[in-house]
Amino acid sequence: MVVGRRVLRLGEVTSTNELAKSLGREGEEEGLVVLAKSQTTGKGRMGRGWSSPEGGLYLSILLRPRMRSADLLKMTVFSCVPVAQAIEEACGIDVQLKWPNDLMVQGKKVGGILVEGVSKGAYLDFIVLGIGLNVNSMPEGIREPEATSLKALLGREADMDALLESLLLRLRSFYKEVKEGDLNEDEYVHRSCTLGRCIEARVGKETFRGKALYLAPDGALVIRSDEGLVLRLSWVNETSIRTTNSEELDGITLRKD
Ligand code: BT5
Repeated sequence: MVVGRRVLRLGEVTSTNELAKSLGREGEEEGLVVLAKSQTTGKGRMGRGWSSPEGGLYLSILLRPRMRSADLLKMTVFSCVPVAQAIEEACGIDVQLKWPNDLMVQGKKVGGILVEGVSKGAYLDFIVLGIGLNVNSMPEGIREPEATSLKALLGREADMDALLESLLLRLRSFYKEVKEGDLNEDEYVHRSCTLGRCIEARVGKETFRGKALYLAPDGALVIRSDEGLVLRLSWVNETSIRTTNSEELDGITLRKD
């Protein structure tokens, strides 16, 4: 079981990730799910916000895998897969993944993932896997061409309970695969809308332009810059990318090096 061992269903909160972290610090067992109807200060990466009006799905899962901080990238990138699968299963909508943490439909963002870790010595004490989905709500203050919701895509309300059930089932097997070192990485590659594309990557204050070549097993995105340099993007919390054209490259692979 683990994921969903205990589900805390709340109304309006500040941020489900923050609540899950404070429960983690108090020694809560892994598998706890914090679910909220809305968030007043939902969080994205790099100090950004996550618009969280009622009608969306906002949840955080507390997990205690034996991991180091460097593994947070892998968790972020690959946890997009079970979320995409759950949306497909519950709503019949095909979801693409934009590296490192975006869930996209028809080029618009429908959800995002924020994985945070709290360390204890060399290893992490726990991680919090936060998922935000625009289900029957549209984000506030986000320009329409950039975001969408499952409701807008379906033309009717999506079934929130069915979605939550699929999500928990998928995340349960995902976590089992993580612990057994048995992740199906090809499923990520198959859904990626980043690999093979020309991209612009912003890493801190620097900007790189190039082509996304492949995904390394640790979740890093390897690109070839326009200057011919091969770069590994792995600073999940300091990197954002955008696609600059839709050119496909041959040989999109997952490198096993
Ligand atoms: C993310 O960050 O996409 C991670 C979002 C994770 C949210 C969940 S909700 C449950 C849990 N508790 C939390 O407090 N957080 C997690 P990032 O890649 O940095 O994207 C943030 C950017 O997406 C913002 O700067 C906006 O441009 C845009 N954005 C904000 N709200 C949005 C929304 N609801 N839908 C689509 N785009 C949004």
